[in-house]
Amino acid sequence: MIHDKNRIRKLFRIIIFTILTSCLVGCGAQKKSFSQAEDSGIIVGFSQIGAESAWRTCNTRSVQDAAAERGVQLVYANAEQKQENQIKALRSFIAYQVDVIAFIPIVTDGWDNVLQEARDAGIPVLVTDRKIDVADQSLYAGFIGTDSLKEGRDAGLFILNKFKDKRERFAETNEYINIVELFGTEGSSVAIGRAEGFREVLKGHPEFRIVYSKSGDFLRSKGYELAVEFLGMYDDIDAIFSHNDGMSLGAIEAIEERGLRPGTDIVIVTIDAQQAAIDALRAGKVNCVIECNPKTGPEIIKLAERLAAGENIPRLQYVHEEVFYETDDLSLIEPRGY
Ligand code: GZL
Ligand code: ZN
Repeated sequence: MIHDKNRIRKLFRIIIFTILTSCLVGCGAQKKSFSQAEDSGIIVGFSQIGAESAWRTCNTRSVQDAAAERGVQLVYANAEQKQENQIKALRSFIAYQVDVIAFIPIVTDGWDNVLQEARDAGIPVLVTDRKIDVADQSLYAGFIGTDSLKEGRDAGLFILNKFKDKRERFAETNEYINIVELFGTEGSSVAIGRAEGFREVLKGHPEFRIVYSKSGDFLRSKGYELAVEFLGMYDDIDAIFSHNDGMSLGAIEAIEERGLRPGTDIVIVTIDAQQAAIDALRAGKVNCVIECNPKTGPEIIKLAERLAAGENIPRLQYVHEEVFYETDDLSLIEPRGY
């Protein structure tokens, strides 16, 4: 009897799989052959935000490689930066009756209904990389990702230290330290956390002013555009706090076009630690790089396997992250791989 039930379930999956991969192909899903669907281990629906940065594409590769390694069938959907595509993908994972859903919520809000549907379907949900705000915390099994509040604090502490002399002279010079913030995706937990952590550290230091803060959506092209704008508005910017390397690299281009020296005329602290940012640190164009670790694939797949086996997982798990300073021995930094 049970045997028949599983056979029907598998057959049902193959049929839905056809429909799913044909409709998800549109948003960048990887088409998998039936044979893989039949002889793989558990099936995980993985809804990824998009490919907005080197960090993101590395994160996708990390999950795909880890799934392949463990013989886990991954149904991958690329939402191309749109929450509605993510919700569509989650609904198709539910229809396909995946064993586990793992997703990266592009923004914190708007997930309650679809997660309720996943729960009604008996499918456990792992939230990764970015956090969600839901009324009922039991709608997802747990979170693994980055501690963006700490990343913001680390950036603030670097700035506090970097401008020690100017701060100490503030009383007599009354010269402010003017900061620009390149904000990540509006409404994303990582941008909110980074901004909050940064401000927490600078609070009580009136010598600092954030004179400009706009979202560059984690995109290099927008980082460039924003830098062209604020350089046209201010000629006394002391530092840039950028929520990711992609936007910093765009800003560096604009700064150099204006004949200014990034890392010297304008201090830059940036988050992710992709290779290009470490290269900029070595070239003195950036002063501090805060690592945000994209290689969470192995952990994500292990947690998904535990959920598929009916186990509980930790509610909150942060990945290990370093900070790279201009004063470090930069020759010791391993190739970043993204
Ligand atoms: C951080 C991640 C952010 C990266 C950006 O955990 O969500 O999104 O910092 C990426 O590079 O686009
Ligand atoms: Zn102070």
